[in-house]
Amino acid sequence: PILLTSKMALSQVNYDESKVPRLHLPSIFISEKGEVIDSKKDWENLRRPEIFNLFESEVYGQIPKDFDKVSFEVNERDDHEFNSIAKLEEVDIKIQRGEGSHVMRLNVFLPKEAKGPFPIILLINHRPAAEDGSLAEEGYWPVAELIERGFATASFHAEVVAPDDTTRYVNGILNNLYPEQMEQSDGLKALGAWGWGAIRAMDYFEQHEGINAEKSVLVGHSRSGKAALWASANDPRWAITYANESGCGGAALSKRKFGETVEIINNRFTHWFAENFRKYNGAEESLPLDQHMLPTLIAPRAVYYASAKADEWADPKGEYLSLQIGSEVFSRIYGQKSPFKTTWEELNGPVSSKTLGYHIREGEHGLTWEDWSIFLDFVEKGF
Ligand code: GTR
Repeated sequence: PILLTSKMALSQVNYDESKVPRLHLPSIFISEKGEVIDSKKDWENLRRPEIFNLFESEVYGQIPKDFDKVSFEVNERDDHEFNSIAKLEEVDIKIQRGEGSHVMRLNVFLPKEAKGPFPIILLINHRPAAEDGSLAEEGYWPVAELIERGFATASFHAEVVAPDDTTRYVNGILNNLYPEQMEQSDGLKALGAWGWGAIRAMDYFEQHEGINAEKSVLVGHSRSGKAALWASANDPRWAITYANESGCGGAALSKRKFGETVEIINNRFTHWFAENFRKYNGAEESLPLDQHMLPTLIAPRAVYYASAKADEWADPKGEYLSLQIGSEVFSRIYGQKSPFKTTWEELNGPVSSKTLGYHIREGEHGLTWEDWSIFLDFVEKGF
């Protein structure tokens, strides 16, 4: 895939820590008018909305909130590979807006043995499935383990809301529900559309007797991790948000320009971010925000990040730093303890509190069983 990137941008990919520019990160606690923000009231009424608006207009684009009707058609199936331990609900979520309508498929597994309501873990999936419909990669969505640990778990494919393709991405909710968004420089794009899909899945969970939507976990790996973070910034119903190796435009600080950069990502994936984000191609210094502000939009709800050592493209250190700095809203505004006492270089093993956590594991880019198992300990501690 790297071949698709412009030669110029690629020759500039930096993996050398000594060449990372000195960081001048915009302050989380100083408002646009220069006021110092130190109370929950000023945070929630003034500074948080400012930061939200910046991400919406400059990075991800809008996630439209309006539609006329949502309905669910549920098909219970018993011809699936987890039938001995789980019930499968195939749900068609139908959304109508004016003359337009759209249907997205959501798959939900619920434990068969125990009595609910169960906490729910939703995975946004952008990975190709194997021919038999099962997920190609081991550990990416470990349904049996999740069920055995007492969770309900659900997933939808990115394709059912916005295909992950530079031209076909409009063949989903953009064409069917929100065509006017395509005209706007801060309009909905694919990452926002996937986030919108997660929000509609939550609509289903909330009215489901067998699901405890208050104990809800949103999980995304890589590009879906970026989408999960933006979804959770838009929708306060998620109790825990987990972005695995979400990298540039997700967890990682853009101004570090380490690994994938704003220019590279915008040129390769023209359908992911708002048009406005292109203004910062090769000009990260002029970004009026950075990704350390993204978890602050989710506070005081729990945020968890993970990295992999060989995944330098995603800038593991930039992923940790952004959460470490962003955690100041959790501590200063909400009185929670930040677990991020050490520098990234000194980390040894996972670090977490009830609402914040991070781990870095050996190996390459991927959502693996190891990631899940460390993360699930965090979830169980929080619930
Ligand atoms: C890469 C992309 C990353 C990340 C990754 C993935 O090609 O450059 O930003 O999203 O794909 O989704 O696995």
